[in-house]
Amino acid sequence: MTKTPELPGSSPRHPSRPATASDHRVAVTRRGFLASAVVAVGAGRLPWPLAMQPHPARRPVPSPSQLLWQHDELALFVHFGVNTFTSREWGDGREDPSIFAPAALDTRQWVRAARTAGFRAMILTAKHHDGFCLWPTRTTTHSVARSPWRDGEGDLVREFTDACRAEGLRAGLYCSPWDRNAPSYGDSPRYDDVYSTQLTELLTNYGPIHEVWFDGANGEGPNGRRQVYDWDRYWGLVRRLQPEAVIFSDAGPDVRWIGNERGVAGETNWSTMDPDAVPFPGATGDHVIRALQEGDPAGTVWRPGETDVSIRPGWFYHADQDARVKSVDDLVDIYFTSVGRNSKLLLNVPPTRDGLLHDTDVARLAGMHTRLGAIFERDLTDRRAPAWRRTGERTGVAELDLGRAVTIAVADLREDIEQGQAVARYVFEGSNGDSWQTLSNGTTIGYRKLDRFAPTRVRRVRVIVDDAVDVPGPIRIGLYAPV
Ligand code: FUL
Repeated sequence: MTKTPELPGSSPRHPSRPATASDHRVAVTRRGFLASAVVAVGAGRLPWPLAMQPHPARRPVPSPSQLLWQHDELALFVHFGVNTFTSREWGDGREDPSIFAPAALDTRQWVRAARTAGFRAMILTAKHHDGFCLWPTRTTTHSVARSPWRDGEGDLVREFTDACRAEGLRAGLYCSPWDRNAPSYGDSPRYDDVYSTQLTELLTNYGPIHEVWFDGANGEGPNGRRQVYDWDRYWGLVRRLQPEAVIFSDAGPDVRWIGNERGVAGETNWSTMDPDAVPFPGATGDHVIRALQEGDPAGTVWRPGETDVSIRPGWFYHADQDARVKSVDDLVDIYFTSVGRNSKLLLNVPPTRDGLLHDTDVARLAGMHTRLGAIFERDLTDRRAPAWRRTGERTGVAELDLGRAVTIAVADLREDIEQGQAVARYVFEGSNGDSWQTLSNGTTIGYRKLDRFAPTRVRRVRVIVDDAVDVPGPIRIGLYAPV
């Protein structure tokens, strides 16, 4: 992802759309199925009873890694590096490594703050655009090895991944392709080698990595030349070294950027995408942003959106922003516009120069957790499944009689995304007598759609699916009281 207006020049065009691993996975699955079906039919039997035959034109579904990624719902982003010590957002690569001197760095403090606030994964900027590496890489001396931190013996990627594992969180890494320090940057094949070596170090020396985060920012190198990234090579490397990791970038292949840094997914948000809509990370244009925000109901790949936003105005810590940390109300709103719109929230909380998350930020995380805990404390459906009735090829109704009147203010609607995403338009209604009242309506549902409305007393509720792009499956409903 990139805020291109701040970049010098425009992004180079990627020569052609790379065949993504997601494409491969879907294709292989389908080919695999067809091949086994042909063999089985040839042998005079079908591989499954007829009623269980997969739909011939099956729509995309998530891989196990994409499902896991989505179920985590909350991940914490950690921007930390030389910018923390210069108070810049984008370093120029000329920073002296000796400025990197966090006096009290404690990754366990970061991870505990995340875990106790309900976050299940974390992503660290192993290298940002300034090129300073938080691990002792063989590729450059522009790293922690030249810093006074831990007497030059430190490895922050190691401390971070160890802390995640110790606290039971999944670890992810962001290694910026744009590198303003590497002398070879802009000398494309040469820099590709350097960058691939960096990825190889990160993906072989630190155990399982759950998400690899690729930024699309693409400025000039020290020689004034622009780099043409070999995305196929980078992504192929991740697939080979960490086959279970999801790969994030504007262009996926597994997870896409949501198109803004405000914490707001599209009100319509498909997890399916047309892979040609965003041909390479950093592609620009209104149509690109719209595709990122909304996905595509006719998309041929499963590529759900990740919503990244910072708890502060900047991605890196700046003391003069201590009074501008997002409030608990802001964070709860962001939860509703990200997780509650079929996305995953990647919330950035940057450590201070001491190497610790700031007390204010930790308190806001805890406040967010408490507030969400209060909202979702008790599902008033008592987890009863609604009755699901198809009313047409692309329509249906999920209805639930609660057996008693309750006051609700939040509906939690879910499709079984293991079967794909289908709902394109719905109305949510409640009744406390004979007549039905509309409480909310919307377009997509997907993994999770959270609707808030004025407190209303209901005994029965229903979701009417008015349109879908495939046979809609049963819809799950959760109901929550006003807080
Ligand atoms: C952007 C970068 O340019 C910012 O510095 C930050 O890392 C953000 C998450 O992605 O594209």
